[in-house]
Amino acid sequence: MKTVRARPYDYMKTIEARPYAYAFDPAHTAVVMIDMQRDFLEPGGFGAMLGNDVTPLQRIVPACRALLALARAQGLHVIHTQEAHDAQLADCPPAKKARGQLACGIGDAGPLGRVLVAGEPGAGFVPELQPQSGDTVLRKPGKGAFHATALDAILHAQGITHLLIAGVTTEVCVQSTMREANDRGYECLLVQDCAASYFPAFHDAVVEMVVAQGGIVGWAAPLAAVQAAFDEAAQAA
Ligand code: TIU
Repeated sequence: MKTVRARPYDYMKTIEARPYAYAFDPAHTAVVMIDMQRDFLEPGGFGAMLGNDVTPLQRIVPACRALLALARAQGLHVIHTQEAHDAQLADCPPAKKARGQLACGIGDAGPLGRVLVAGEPGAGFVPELQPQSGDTVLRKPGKGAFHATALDAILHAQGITHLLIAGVTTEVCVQSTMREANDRGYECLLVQDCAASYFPAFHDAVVEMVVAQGGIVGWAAPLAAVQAAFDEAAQAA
């Protein structure tokens, strides 16, 4: 009997990644850009209020822009997550608001408007990484993008099985999301130079822990390797 090979395997591409090659079908792959918001990247935002230097996060903006451009050019799904709460903080656990004992914390009026509140300037995306028509924007109240959101349902509805994950911060929202996704059966690759932490050592540690133990959480590769997967395809075509 003739066996017909069904999609997604007809259109696989391969990224040179750690701990080994990452195979994916662009039609079933999304770029998930985590929380590239003014509140995390700009002075006066939530990240700065926590005592952090925001410059390591600002440095990845050009690479994230290139990743989004590649995704849109190749027809990948693009999802932007946004850590933000409703105006009443009804979706903000008191424990989260209390954390850090900040004089100006979540929901309070700061230089970028009310901190981490949807619709306020600080909760918005940095100008270089604004969502475009056709992208999905997902507001999330937690660090992981699956917690208390429709992300799993959205991915299922779109037939997405593979996630190229980027954004900030590597060891908080990016890693939480990648672990949540991995447990749900998504094949995840961390685009390592499109993610950043206020603590560069934490960023490096996450990259190592993701790929350790045979890729216990998934894969990691630089943007150039993601781009090369499409270049090779162009050459082969
Ligand atoms: N503080 C910190 O490193 N991160 C966050 O609070 N949120 C995200 O990572 N988006």
